[in-house]
Amino acid sequence: MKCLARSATTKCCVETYLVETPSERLEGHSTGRGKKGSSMQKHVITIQDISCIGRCSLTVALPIISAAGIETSILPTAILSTHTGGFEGYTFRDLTEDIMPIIAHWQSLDTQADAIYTGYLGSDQQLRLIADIFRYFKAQGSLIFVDPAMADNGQLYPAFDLAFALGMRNLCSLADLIVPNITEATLMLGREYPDEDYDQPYIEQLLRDLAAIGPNQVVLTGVSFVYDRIGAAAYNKATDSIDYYFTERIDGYYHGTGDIYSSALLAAIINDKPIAQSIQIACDFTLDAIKRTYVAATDPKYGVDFEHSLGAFSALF
Ligand code: PXL
Repeated sequence: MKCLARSATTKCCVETYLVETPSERLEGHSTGRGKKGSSMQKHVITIQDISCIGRCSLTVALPIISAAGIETSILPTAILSTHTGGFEGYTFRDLTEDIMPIIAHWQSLDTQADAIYTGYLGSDQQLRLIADIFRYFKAQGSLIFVDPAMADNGQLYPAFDLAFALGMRNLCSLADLIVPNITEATLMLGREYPDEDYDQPYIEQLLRDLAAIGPNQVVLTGVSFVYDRIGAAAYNKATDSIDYYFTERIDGYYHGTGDIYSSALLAAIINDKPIAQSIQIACDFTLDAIKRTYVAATDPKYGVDFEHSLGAFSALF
């Protein structure tokens, strides 16, 4: 292993942390994709914030991906007392300075992963660091999975601006698979948000334009052609094919459901389910949690009761 001599708190060019030799890739902590032909457990690394209350980002990704039988490692980018969508007075501790030292330590352990999954990220600087992390893991064969979690319903989340949306577009250009909603898709393409005013050709053009940024696969969420049905569209650039899956729509806005959807989708993909089945598994899992929460009539800013869906979800894998 090279280049890990600097102290964990020393600031330097990020490439300094990210050097390895091909032979080093073959040993150490590795699963599935990292070690082809091995029967070892799959391994996902997810990089997002911890919102301590409010069921989103890491507090949903970790239990959902773990329930699918996948070893799940986390790289927290920030710690907030709650998420930023509807709570007042939340605390925010930025962990940007810890990101590369954590990666350097993992590199010294020869950590490999079947997938790197990013969700909500806190700043432009984090986007740049994570781009370097992507290059490192992509060279080892990890699937790069980006949920550009930054906006919904035509609005950026409070912490973000258009420059951040452009930075997120750059991160998506390095990904194998991205999972935007329609708001995030149009922001990254510099287009107006169409609200409900779109048709199937519009969605299919959006998918192709997003894939042209870089990723081979795009899963667009929140797609609805008739009011009472909502779901996802999955585009594969290599085959130029599109799969759709729709479920019933439950009225209301439920916080964190994008993160729940992405986590379930990645879990299915890493368990080798085809994309058409993976979008179905993720939609059904998310709907189940929303329905239970609708019936319970709890405050939607606390997120949805996905916990009672985990047993059936786990049984799928
Ligand atoms: O992806 C949702 C999310 C995650 N993390 C934080 C958020 C939000 C949405 O508002 O504020 C901190």
